[in-house]
Amino acid sequence: MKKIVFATNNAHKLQELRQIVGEDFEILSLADIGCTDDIPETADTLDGNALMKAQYIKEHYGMDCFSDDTGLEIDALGGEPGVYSARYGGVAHDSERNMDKVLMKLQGVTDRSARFRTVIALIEGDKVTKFEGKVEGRILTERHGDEGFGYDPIFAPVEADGRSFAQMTAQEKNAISHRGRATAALVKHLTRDK
Ligand code: ITT
Repeated sequence: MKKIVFATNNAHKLQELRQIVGEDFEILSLADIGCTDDIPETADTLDGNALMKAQYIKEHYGMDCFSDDTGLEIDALGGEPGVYSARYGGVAHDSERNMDKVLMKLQGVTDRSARFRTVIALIEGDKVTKFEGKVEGRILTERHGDEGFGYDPIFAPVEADGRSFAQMTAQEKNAISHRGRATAALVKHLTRDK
């Protein structure tokens, strides 16, 4: 079975990816290849960060790999938090603070439209391919649900019935999500010769 590294330190993303990909190929984690590095992601676009993370693994470990950079883009906040989604509340990867800041900034704001956007950068040999996925939705006024991760409790996709991503099963989220869509394109590409 084809093996490929997913360059992420986010365990939730890794779990989602493995569920979406299924049995088509084996996803290796950074732990699986013995990488405990703090991979830099200092670009100011999702595309730039996705490529930076994948290139780091290719350069240091010599393996084919892909990475995902995801942002929540809120229209009333001019596209914030966007590329800064992981550390919007001031502390990296603190989802509670991130959600608190979004809810505070949107207090009394009626336009609550937003989207999640994922860019996946794949490096096979010396070839780079990018895949994108997005889902439109709105920011709720308070948290709902305990599933998922990150901003899921305050994001309700327009294609669903008003529930937040955190009120859906993993299968329901993956079927319409930014990462589900970008990953479907990645899988199609990786299984093209099958
Ligand atoms: P890696 O860079 O190691 O992959 P990360 O957590 O830093 O992990 P991103 O920069 O791509 O990942 O994501 C930024 C933040 O956006 C992330 O920390 C979450 O808070 C949020 N996020 C990403 N995907 C999400 C999803 O499917 N649902 C809800 N929030 C999500």
